[in-house]
Amino acid sequence: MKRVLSGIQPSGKLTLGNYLGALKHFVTMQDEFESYFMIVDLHAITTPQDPAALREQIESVATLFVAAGLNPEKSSIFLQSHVSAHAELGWLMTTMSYMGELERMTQFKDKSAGKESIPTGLFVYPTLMAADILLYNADFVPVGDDQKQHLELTRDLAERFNHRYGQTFHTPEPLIQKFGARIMSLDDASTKMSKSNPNEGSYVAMLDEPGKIRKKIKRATTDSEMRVHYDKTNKPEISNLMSIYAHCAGLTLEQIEQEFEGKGYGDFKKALAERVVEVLEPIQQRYEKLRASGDIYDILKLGAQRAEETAQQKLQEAKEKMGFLLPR
Ligand code: AQP
Repeated sequence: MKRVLSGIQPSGKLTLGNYLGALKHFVTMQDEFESYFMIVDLHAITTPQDPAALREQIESVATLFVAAGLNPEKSSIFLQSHVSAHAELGWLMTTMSYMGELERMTQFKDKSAGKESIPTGLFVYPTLMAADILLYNADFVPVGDDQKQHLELTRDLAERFNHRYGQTFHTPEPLIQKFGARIMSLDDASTKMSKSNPNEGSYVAMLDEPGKIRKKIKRATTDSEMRVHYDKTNKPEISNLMSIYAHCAGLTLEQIEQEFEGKGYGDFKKALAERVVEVLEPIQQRYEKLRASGDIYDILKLGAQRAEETAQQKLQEAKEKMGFLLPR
């Protein structure tokens, strides 16, 4: 059975972008692949986090994984920090990388732009991500197109390692949704919807209550043409909202254009808000129940045990090839 692996950072409240671009696909994939889905808490600290907030976010994201449909009997659901092989192989991968290739990463450029002091963790983030993937011999890594460059680096590092030390790592393929993989901000269609955006109005959080979702969508930026028509270049804002509609309702863009022909943005936004609520409300209900039960701790324990088994084996193999003396 082919193996799939992916993760989400607990660096804020999960957004509709995280759901439509990642989590929703994880859920369908678990039926087809041997699945590892993790909460990448070690990645979250590449930007400063308040400890109490981080703890809450980790538990919340883990609970949302299950509430959204990940099944602990089908998928290994775990915290990255519970499997120490990630940090260890992360260091080994850092030593395999070059400054130049890390400096070229768009996400690093975006996240460090305008900062006076740039955290080193932000810079070496892709080498830890490479370790995350390579530890499991993952065949596929479902990510949004914003992560594609990191995947390419992972492949380069794996090939470099294999070339230097002999065949050890499997080179993974990215799985990127062809259309609409990237959900953009509600207030600015030139930046992606992001959970760490300080402007709450820029995203719909998966746990936003219906009233809040309606308000945020009502306030979303649009153009002055008042025609529901998909044109990413000239009408990026409405195109983004249409893309969200298409994903939530399971409709094509043409069907949406037909549905709203002759109608204005007000009607469209109202309908869109209902579609989003329809998708998120059942997840929120499951979330409340699971959170109250405390069962997530057992789920994470089981996931970490399964992940640990696979990850340790690969780590030991890599260390041995590099010349480390393994304990006897
Ligand atoms: N706007 C988005 N549209 C589609 N997919 C998205 N993803 C994130 N934002 C969108 C996908 O979600 C997964 C998890 O991402 P992550 O948490 O590891 O980091 P990220 O890509 O940096 O996500 P955020 O929400 O923007 O987090 P912050 O603000 O902390 O940086 C990935 O598969 C990503 O593609």
